[in-house]
Amino acid sequence: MKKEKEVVEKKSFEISNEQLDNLGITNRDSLSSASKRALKWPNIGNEWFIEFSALKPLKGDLAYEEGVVRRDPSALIFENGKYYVWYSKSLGESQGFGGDIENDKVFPWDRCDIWYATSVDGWTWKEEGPAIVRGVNGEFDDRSVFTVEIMKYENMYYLCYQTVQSPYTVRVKNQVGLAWSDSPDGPWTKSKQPILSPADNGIWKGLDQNRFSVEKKGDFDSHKVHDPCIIPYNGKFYLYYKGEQMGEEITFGGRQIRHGLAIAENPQGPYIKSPYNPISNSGHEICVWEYKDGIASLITTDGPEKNTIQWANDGINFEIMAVIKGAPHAIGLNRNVDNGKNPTEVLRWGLSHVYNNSDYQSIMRFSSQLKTVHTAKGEKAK
Ligand code: AAL
Repeated sequence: MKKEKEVVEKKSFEISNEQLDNLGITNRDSLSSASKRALKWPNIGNEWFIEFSALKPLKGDLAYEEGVVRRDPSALIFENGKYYVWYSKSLGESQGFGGDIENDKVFPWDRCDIWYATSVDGWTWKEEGPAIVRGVNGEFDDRSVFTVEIMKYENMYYLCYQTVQSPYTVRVKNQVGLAWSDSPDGPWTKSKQPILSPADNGIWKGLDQNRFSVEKKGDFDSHKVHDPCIIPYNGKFYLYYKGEQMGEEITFGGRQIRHGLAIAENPQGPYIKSPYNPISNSGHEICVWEYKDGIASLITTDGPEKNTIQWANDGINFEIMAVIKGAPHAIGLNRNVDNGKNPTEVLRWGLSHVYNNSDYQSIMRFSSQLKTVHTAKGEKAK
């Protein structure tokens, strides 16, 4: 029986001499599990392989400021001779969930409004003021508005963002809101209703505020719909988001964090969740861009496929194009580049955030480079 299995396994590997040499395999008849996996790797070259440099501080109003949280920058758009960025802003430290949640600030992204800033060179920023503020008591966005993305489409500007209604308990389900304007400086009109909500097919166990205790977990996004980002694509509007599931567990790759997609015919919706969800079983903050008739996605932080760059020729079925060393969190892409130049041009520089400590985060600048050769000091690449 064991022999038969070995014969079948060997036959399923058609190994060329070139493959054998490239992978440095000692003996084609004694393949380790690692070699068998390597033989299945796609032959996609290294044009998606990049390395990120250390984050650099910004100047002007977006430089680190004591007592202020600025985090989760949007993509950058270039309008009126300057870059624009939107971000979550709150004041003061967080108390967490142990105390009086009606009055405390539970997370750094709790009790936020969305502010924006502009810059001519992308280094020195002027904070312009609030763009979207929390709703009045009783509205779905009365507690916090945060983690925003920008989309420009036919001379209209759209901000999509996370919202939470008070009280901000550990079991609270958040929503995604949308606002639009004919100018990046506003004023913004907010949608009356959320454009995206968590799936409602999970069941909590008991009444205690415990997010790990469930009768049924439900869909990948039964608890949270986070990090929304809308891209005009194929004549429609593709809203990518991060889902968190009720009863989240730790897997062999870390937290159970997945990405989903909802599609609309019009920028204001309705956004219908894709039947193919989840479209990634790893990742954290959404970082997506259009490349060659498809959508590329940087997958960071969580899950077995973290630290990969993926691409889907239909925006849905993503394949790994590169496995990288690591990546900044919460990337705000610089969308003002020629995407056709190379697949990762959009990642050459942009904004991200850094945890100065668990209470305070500030916005920083990232950069990345293509890497095609590894040389020692003084050594010439061929
Ligand atoms: C981030 C994002 C979302 C979460 C919080 C703020 O990493 O995934 O924005 O809500 O943390």
